[in-house]
Amino acid sequence: DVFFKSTHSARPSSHLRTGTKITVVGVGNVGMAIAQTILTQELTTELALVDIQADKLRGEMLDLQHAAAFLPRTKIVANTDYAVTAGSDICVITAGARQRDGESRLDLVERNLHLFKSIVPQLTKYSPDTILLVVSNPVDILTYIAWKLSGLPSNRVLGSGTNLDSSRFRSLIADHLDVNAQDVQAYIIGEHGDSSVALWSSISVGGVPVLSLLEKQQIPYEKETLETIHSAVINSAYEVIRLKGYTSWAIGYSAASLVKSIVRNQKRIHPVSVLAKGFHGIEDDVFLSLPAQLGTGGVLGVANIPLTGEETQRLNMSAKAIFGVQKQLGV
Ligand code: 6V0
Repeated sequence: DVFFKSTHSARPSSHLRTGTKITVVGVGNVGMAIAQTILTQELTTELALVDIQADKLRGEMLDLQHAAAFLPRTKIVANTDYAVTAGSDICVITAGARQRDGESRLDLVERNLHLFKSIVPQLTKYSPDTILLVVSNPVDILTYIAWKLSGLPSNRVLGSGTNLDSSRFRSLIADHLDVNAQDVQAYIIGEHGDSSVALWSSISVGGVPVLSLLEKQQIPYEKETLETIHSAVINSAYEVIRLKGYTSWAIGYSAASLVKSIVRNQKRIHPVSVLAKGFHGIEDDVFLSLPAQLGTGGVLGVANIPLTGEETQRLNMSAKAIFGVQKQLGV
């Protein structure tokens, strides 16, 4: 009343929560990059942070709260107790052991399975209808683990997958062809990692299939050139880790773009890790990236993208490798 005189009668307090609540588990480099991108892009009214390191967690919360004057009005809360996450629309999981220099993503799985057992049941206890977005690596296997531990329907569990790989891929193709990356439609699907599959057959620039564009312009291309671009995508994360110790900004923007499509019900198509059983001949319960439509219900559908025989074969090899690891884990 002192600062603000209402021109209409005060609204009755409602038990219904309005707005959006997003939880980020793990306030390391990746979690904080995602948190800050979510804040600056005004994607939520409440942001909850959880970590096991109480001091670091409180420090990060205070640091963000001190930026309140520069940020959209967002309630920022943090606690080591998962009660703080109650009623979250989306829970983003970034907690995990960090990928070490030269360590493959699959090597990380045992270390992170253990963590997920202490995280996922807590999240679904306080937010039984949430959508889980897994970022921790190896993301495809951990998304499967999150799905199993959560009991949620598969459309409410997804992994950041190759969304970031695909954006790196698009920008490298754009550089190679001297066009704008926004005009390049290109997907990397499958495992987020060394066995990802670059879909050369369906790349288009401004609606023109890229391979026929190259042929029309009489630009010679070799399979090796294409594979060099794909290798550059795979190696780009390793290079950043070698140079600065971890990756953060690009995955921050990538994960925030997924959150945005979900909370704003944008129905955009992103290559993300989804339950791949039944697609392209995959018969096992594995999560792999496929172009999926995202909205408030989570994964709304999977694009029926045509694959060549070789692409299908590579995808199935990834699926088999991942399923093999899952069997060894006994989950
Ligand atoms: P980091 O900076 O070590 O942060 C990890 C955080 O998790 C730390 O603050 C830990 O305290 C916290 N943590 C550990 N155990 C728990 C637990 N049981 N409960 C809650 N919090 C916990 O790592 P960084 O942020 O660099 O990476 C996090 C994860 O993201 C790793 O698994 C990476 O491999 C993965 N990334 C995935 C990417 C992708 O494209 N999917 C990209 C980059 C990193």
